[in-house]
Formats: sequence, structure tokens, C-alpha cells
Amino acid sequence: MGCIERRERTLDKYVEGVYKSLVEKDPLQKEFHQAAYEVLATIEPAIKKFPKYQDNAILERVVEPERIIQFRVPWKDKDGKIQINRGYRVQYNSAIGPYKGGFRFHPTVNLGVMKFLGFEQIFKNSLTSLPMGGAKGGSDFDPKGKTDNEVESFCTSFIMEMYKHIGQFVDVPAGDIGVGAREIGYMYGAYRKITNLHGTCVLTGKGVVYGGSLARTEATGYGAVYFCDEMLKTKKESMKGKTALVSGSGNVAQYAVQKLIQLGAKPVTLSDSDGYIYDPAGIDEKKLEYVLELKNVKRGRIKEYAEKYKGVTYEAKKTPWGVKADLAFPSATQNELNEKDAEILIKNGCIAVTEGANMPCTLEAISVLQKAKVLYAPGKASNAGGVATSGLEMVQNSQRYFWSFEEVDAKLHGIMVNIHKAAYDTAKLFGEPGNYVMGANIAGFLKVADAMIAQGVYA
Ligand code: NDP
Ligand code: 2IT
Repeated sequence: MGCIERRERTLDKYVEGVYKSLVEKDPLQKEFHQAAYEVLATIEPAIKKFPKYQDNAILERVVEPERIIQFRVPWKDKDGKIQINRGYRVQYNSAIGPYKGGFRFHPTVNLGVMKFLGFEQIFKNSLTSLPMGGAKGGSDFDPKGKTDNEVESFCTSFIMEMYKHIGQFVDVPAGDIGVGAREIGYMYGAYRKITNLHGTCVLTGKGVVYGGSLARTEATGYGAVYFCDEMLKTKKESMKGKTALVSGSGNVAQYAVQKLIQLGAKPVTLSDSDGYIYDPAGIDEKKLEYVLELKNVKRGRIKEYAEKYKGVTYEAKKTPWGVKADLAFPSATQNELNEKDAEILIKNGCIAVTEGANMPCTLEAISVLQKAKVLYAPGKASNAGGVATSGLEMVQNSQRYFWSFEEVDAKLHGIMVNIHKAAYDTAKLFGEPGNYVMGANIAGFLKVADAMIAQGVYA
């Protein structure tokens, strides 16, 4: 089992051995196999070029998490009944800095999902150029439909164990699916109460009134659009007038839409796990304001958008990839865009697919897009703006200071331009110009691998 059966490339013996071994050790972790395969297959030219990585068993080491924490999370529901969920933190790699990466609360969370996300995070964080190692955590708890009190009970219990494993020099978590401003607030409160510590950066994505960074909320979506803009420039194209499909309607999708509007593009779709809306007139600032209220305050469903605005259609149980558009920003979840979707996008004239989510395109979809010469940005490059701005939150907290929205946004923009350049130049250097997957993976990997070698076998 695993993606190796569907491979396009013939793997070198060493790389293939590492892949086979990780599949054999954990045969059920299919999302992890997928993420690992994508990285291993594309960094192979660098492994061949520099024998030191094989000599130092870097691949065998980098695919194995440094530490996995798994624990019981008991909490009380609104009827006073005790519920049990499972909590995780995969502290994957700390060669270049303290562990860093979000918490995801979603019923689909399991160890394989945590490992895929933690593994991706290593290379993403390296690409930001900030000193952050890779980690991911979370729980199979579903905040959807829960009362604020239930969410608080869960978050407090989660931190009663997690506080032992995190800290500004150890591991600095943040949000991800199902973990936004409300959840980070409860977790930060619990951490502060238990440890009596304040003013150190133990979590990012904090509210601005208690140490958060301006523009962190916007950063992932903005960053994805900045990255797409850079890709378009390589083809002498621009955002202006382009129609864009966005999936999801959470944090990443919301601010991808906002930046698209600001740069003169026309976002026409949003979705959630129940279906998608198509607004041919385009989602403008006013309609986006409604979405922010609907999703972040009322915690409603995207279907309601189609009930509020004229000329908008809602398709239940479908993804938006069949709508004709120039650009696509999959920004909901893993494997939400498959081979067939990619073919339809191409048929409809799509010129760029930029991942806001982590691993939203299947390996087969990536291959179809790349063969058709569609600009394709892998999430670890194009959604790195979120964690990069988390890194900037850490910097501001260390200084006991804050920067203006414009200062943070300008730094975020600069980081996204640099990530694009690193991925673009590295792909060219290794003989596959335009292959952002290869470029991002090799550029992210080399720094981590060299840090591991420098720190010796036991680090
Ligand atoms: P949110 O929880 O804010 O929003 C998630 C959105 O995706 C919701 O609209 C949700 O719909 C939808 N969704 C979630 N799971 C599924 C599913 N299984 N099938 C269909 N739709 C689904 O999360 P974010 O916006 O923060 O995260 C979205 C993606 O971006 C994730 O892949 C995340 O890992 C990635 N990411 C997030 C970063 C951040 O800073 N927040 C940084 C980098 C990447 P519903 O309400 O129905 O569940
Ligand atoms: O996938 C990701 O990069 C995130 N969810 C953000 C992590 C962070 O530490 O800000």
C-alpha cells in the first residue's frame, strides 16, 4: 500500500528503501506516506549530488519524529457528561529552532494526519528563513456545534497535559483547522493559570490585546495570494481581472479572498464540508464582511450566503473545481482536489493552482497540473505566510514590543517573495525549471539536513 504504487518517477535504491521502510513501519498512515513520498521523490537529485546526506543517514532520521506525545483529554459536555478525546503533539524536528506548528481540532485527526502535517511543517518552516523547527498537534475533538463552555472545558483539559511539553524555547504551537482566536484564547488562559507565566511566547495567533501580532489572522491567506502573484509575474501575468476559485470558508479562505479583492482579482467561490457557493458577480468586501460574521461569530454554514445574496448558487456535497476560472486556491483540507478536478480546471483554462491548505492536491492531481504546465504552488511554500508571521509574533514578544499592521504585512510580503525565489531558483538549479514542488522541497530540506549534520548523530 502507499503512494509508491502510483509513482511517476523511478526512485533511487536508497530513497526507495527509506520510503518502503516508513510504509512498513506504519502501514495505515496513508496521509503521512503521501507527504513523505512527495518530499523523498523530489529531493532525490540533491541526495544524489551530495553523498553526505546518505552517509549521515539523514533521510532515515528526518522521516522519524524526534518525539510523539499522545494523551487522554477528558472534558465535560453541556449536560455534565464526561467525554474523552485523544490529544497529540508530534515534535518532528528541532534542528533549526524550537518546534513550531499548529494544533488541529477535527474528528479526522489521527496520528497519521499529525505526522503528515508535522513532516510538512519541517520544510515549510525552513523555507521561511526563520529559526523554527517542525511540529503539529491537535485532537479528534470537533468544536463544530459545541457551546463556548464545552470548547473552554476541552481546551483547558488539553492544556493541563500539553503545558508540560511546550514553551518559548521548546515548542510554540498555534492554530489550524478548528483552532482559531477563541480556542487560542482559552488555551493561553489555561497555560497562564497553570504556569503563572505571561509575556513569553508559548502560543502564536494570540489576540492582539494580549500579545498577538497584527496581521497574523490575515497572514496565511494573504501569503498564498502574494505567492501566486509572484508565480504569475514569471509569466508576465498579473492578478488584475483574474477569476479565482477559493475552497473552504475558514481563516485561510477568508483572507485569501480579501487579498484577491485588493489586488483586483474576482473571487467567485467559497465552501465548507457541506458544499460550495458560486457568486458569478464576485465576492466583494461587503459580502466578505458578511462571511466573517457568519463563520467567525455566528458559526453558521456557507449555504446561508446563497440564501442572502441574489444570483448565487449553492451546490451541496460538491467542491468548486468545476467552475470556470483562471486561478484556484484550495484552502480547506487535504486531498480535496483530485486528478479529475485537475483535468476539469485545465479544460476550463485555469493557469495557476496555489495551495492555501496543507496537501489539498492529491499526488495524481499535481502530476496532471505539472504536465499541463499549470503554475502549481505546493502548500509548504505558498501557505508558509501563516507560520512566518507566527515567527514574527515570537520576535515581537521577545522584544516586548509590537509592529504596525503595515510593518508586519510588508515583512510577510518580503518573506513570500523570498520563498518564491528560493523555490524557483532551486528548481532551475536542479534541472526542472517551474517545478515548485522540487524547488521548495530541496530548498527547505538542505538547511535542515545541514543543521542535523552539524549537530552530530545524537542531536
Ligand atoms: P478553519 O478551521 O478556519 O477552516 C477550515 C475550512 O475548511 C472550513 O470551511 C471547513 O468547513 C473546511 N473543511 C475542514 N475540513 C474539511 C473536510 N474534511 N472536508 C471539507 N471541508 C473541510 O481552518 P484554516 O482555514 O485555518 O485551515 C484550512 C487549511 O489551511 C488547512 O489545511 C490548514 O492545515 C491550512 N493552513 C492553515 C494555516 C493557518 O494559519 N490557519 C496556515 C497554513 C496552512 P467546515 O466548517 O464544514 O468544517
Ligand atoms: O500549517 C501551518 O503552517 C499552520 N497551521 C500555522 C502554524 C503556526 O505555527 O503558525
